[in-house]
Amino acid sequence: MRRCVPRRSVRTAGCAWVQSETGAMDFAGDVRAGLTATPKRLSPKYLYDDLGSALFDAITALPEYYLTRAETEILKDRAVDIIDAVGYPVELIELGSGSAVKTRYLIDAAFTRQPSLRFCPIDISSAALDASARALRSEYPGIVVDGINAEYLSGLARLSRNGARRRLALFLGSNIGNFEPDEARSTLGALRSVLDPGDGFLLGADLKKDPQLLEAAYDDATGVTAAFSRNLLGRINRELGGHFDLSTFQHKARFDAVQSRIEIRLVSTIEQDVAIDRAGFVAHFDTGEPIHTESAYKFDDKSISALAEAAGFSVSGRWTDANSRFADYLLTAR
Ligand code: AVI
Repeated sequence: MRRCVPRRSVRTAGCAWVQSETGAMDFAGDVRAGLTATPKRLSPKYLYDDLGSALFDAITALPEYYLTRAETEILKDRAVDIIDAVGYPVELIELGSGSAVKTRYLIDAAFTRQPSLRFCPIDISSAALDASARALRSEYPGIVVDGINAEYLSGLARLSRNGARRRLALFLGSNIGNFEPDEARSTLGALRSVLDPGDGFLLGADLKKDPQLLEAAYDDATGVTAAFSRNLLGRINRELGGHFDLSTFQHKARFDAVQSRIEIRLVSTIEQDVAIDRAGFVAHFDTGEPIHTESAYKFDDKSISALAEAAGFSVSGRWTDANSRFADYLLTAR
């Protein structure tokens, strides 16, 4: 059995020596809780450090990963229809906007209907928010960017209203698919509570389809998605003094038709003990033991409608790409 432990003994008691910064403590605590649980799991939110975000950008350009291209096609062709369906003047709110590349189609469409626009992106990355606010202000003289650097729920609580006739909230890219169903419901509920009746919510959702296409999208031939998954262990090594040998973990993506989700796991190919110094524990892996790192739920009209209705929205529009792989649903606050 391989032991990836440092020569010095590993402290396993308490959390006293974990870095004082809250983020690092959360990460250490979550890693310890997830890797000592049965079955083992790690939260997908930790996939996105700088390297993980760069790898995800590379995923969006892969031939197998059709999601980003399909949604771009929809927004490019139908953004004006979407703005007209919501009504204007409108202000845009976006959850997890990143560089707001796809959002620009909606911004362009809004400017065909009104001379000025308020855009309120909510993003956990202050660097991404700053960079996109700077770029948008220089591209669109009539835009006011009020970015909120926060997680979605606390960001929504900080939103202020600014006299626009309509609000349109955006949650694109099938990011909703990475939420467990209860988290998806609570996030939509929180969003509904900051909207008025008649306001819109544009929800990007990847649709159920042939499992082979789905599995290829999450396990590409070049191995970029595998590198994206394994980077989670690399991040534990870098930030928490972990001793993972990334080559002993295999990336697996499998579609579970009952739960309608892609399940992503890192599977230990050997029996091993891995010390994680700054989280103060040693994780034991049996040969073939998986860590669940991510789920990506896949939707249809029925599941989107149920989710929307439970949160106080009605489905009022639906646009798909030419291959009907992806849909943007317009939900209207009741
Ligand atoms: C960010 N999110 C919508 C991606 C997805 O398709 O679930 C994350 C991803 N994970 C592996 N590939 C893409």
